[in-house]
Amino acid sequence: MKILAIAAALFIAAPAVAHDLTVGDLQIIHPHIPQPAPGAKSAGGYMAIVNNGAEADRLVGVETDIAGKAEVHESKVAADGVGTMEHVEALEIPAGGTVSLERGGYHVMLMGLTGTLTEGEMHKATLIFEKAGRVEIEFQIDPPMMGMGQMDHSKMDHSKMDHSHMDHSTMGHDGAGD
Ligand SMILES: [Cu+2]
Repeated sequence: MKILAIAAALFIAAPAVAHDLTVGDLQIIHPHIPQPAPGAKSAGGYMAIVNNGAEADRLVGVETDIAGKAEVHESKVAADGVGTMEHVEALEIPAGGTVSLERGGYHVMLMGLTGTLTEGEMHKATLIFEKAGRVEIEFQIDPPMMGMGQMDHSKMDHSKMDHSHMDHSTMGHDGAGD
């Protein structure tokens, strides 16, 4: 019986296939990065963040070795159809609420990729919350995004932009920076 119990404990301790994690009141569901195009200098990271607590928390930073810089952005489409992005300094996760980081909305902008990201890989990152503090996650590299008509981060070269004075209105779809 004892050996079986240990075996069961070890099995439970193995990496979860479901790929989500709970830290305190926060649940981070499937943090992932669609595999960027070869040679891409930036990528978008996505997940859902659930706050099961009684108080709001705020995502105030992201750290990872896979990019020179990581920050939370919000994609918007202007009236003229041109996509823009804004740096979100603090993303509020309301008490009892869920915030989805997904294509066309909030995302973790990974700028200045330090290597290739290949489907199936897991890459460590740290989410920094105002109250919950540092939460270690792993981004799963998912299949490349398909479909047109939305912002394709793999074609956007953020590395050539001065983020401290970013004029989002100049960011279009053509990725002419390459
Ligand atoms: Cu972005």
